[in-house]
Amino acid sequence: MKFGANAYFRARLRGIIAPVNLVWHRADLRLHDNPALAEALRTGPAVGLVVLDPNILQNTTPRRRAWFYQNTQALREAYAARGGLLLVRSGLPWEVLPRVAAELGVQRVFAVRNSTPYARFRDQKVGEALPGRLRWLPGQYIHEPGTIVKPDGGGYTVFTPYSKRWWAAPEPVLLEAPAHFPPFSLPPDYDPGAIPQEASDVPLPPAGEAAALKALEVFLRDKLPHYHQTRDGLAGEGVSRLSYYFTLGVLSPRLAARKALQVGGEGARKWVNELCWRDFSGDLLYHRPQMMTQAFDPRWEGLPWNHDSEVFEAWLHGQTGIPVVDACMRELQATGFLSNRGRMVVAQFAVKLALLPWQKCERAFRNLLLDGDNASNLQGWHWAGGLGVDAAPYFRVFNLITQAETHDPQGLWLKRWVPESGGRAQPYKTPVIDLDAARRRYLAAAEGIARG
Ligand code: FAD
Ligand code: IRF
Repeated sequence: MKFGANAYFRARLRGIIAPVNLVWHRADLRLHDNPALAEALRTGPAVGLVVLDPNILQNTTPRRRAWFYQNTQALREAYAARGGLLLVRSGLPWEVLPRVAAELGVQRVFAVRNSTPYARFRDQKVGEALPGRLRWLPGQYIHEPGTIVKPDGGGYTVFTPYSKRWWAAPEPVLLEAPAHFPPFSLPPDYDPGAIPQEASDVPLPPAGEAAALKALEVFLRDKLPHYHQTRDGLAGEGVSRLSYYFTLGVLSPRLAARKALQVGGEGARKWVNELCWRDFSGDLLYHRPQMMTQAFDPRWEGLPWNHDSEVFEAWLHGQTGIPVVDACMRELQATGFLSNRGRMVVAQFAVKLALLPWQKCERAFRNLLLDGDNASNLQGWHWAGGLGVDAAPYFRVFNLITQAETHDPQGLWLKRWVPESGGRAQPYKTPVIDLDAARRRYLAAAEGIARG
């Protein structure tokens, strides 16, 4: 329906135009299996909204901004292909949302719940600005943070018991993408808002849910059956590489798990258990927001941290002299992705051997990852660095030579990223730190802390 400006407002006041619902997309840049969208459409016409939030975008890197913009653009195209509309606005959400709601006469705003500390702060402020009009729905995780609880009602800190409860929980009900958006009316010449373009310093994967769903199908067909045997390689060849879609909710983890379990087998079970790790990460941060800045077990803050920025820079840019560490960091710098094995190796090197302040490393590392996510990255750094989550014992320190030999037996991955190494795991130059001395120093300090 087309109206002139005055006719539009009169028609809205008289109830001739059905009030439109707003779907506020954040880390759920998809139409399929989106509970906020489905709920909005159940009660009326709906338009989507992405708020470009300076608090998030100014604190990240060009590659990650570019990835967010490209997926926002893909979501806009997915809306348009079904006769829908995605609005884009820049600004603080607690200012933007009330403004858009007033302009459109919005009754209700629907959003998929997020639970990082910033999300909780932001969403409370938006709720206060739109009293009684915000509806929260699940969908970022398979089982929402805070819902898998111990018999006493508290959160888990160890993965295995968490995962037992998680596997026993009822499966979520999946939702289809809408085939068509019902007609809606906007004020005449209402500006949908531009999506910025930014150059990425790494090649980006294809954006959008159609590409993500296709990548899921290819993975399920080609790699899932062997996943339990191939997942641990340093080259990251046996894995799905779907993490950068999950981080922005371009792909529903609930749908991915369901489809994998339909294929079945040991690979599927192992893979879905990794999605359980993702849920566990979200749950940990939900219960313990302090872990953003403080080790889960704060005693580990007492390690003798090395504030020397030369070692930090060598680590960050893959110039430590230790082939496996340098290959990991160079691959990450050049591609925005790194295998789980590689992440464990470089995080453990940074925390336990180089004793680099873990917060600084965690942040720098997250900003290089296309899939960088507060909850999963914090959990990974805590786990690899032995900072007090789960049962990972502090005295486990990787041998960086055998890690490479075991998880890249031909040395092809090593040679690709560190040609100077010739594919050999031994240092190709004098390392920035003496590995044996570093291990002894760490173990001595850690024993002191563990004994209390
Ligand atoms: P697959 O092996 O195909 O696994 C499927 C999915 O399960 C992944 O896409 C991911 O969503 C989830 N998953 C797998 N392993 C883990 C795990 N250990 N913890 C939580 N979720 C997991 N993952 C992120 O998504 N963002 C991060 O910022 C991040 N930082 C990490 C930092 C460190 C130090 C470590 C050790 C791990 C980190 N991980 C992070 C977890 C894991 O390494 C990646 O999710 C995985 O390597 C992504 O590759 P994939 O999609 O091919 O995974
Ligand atoms: N969510 C928003 O609502 N607005 C933004 O501008 C966002 N930019 C992002 C950029 C990057 C690199 C990532 C994620 C976002 N997100 C944005 C999604 C956030 O994860 C989500 O808003 C979360 O609730 C923030 I990766 O804590």
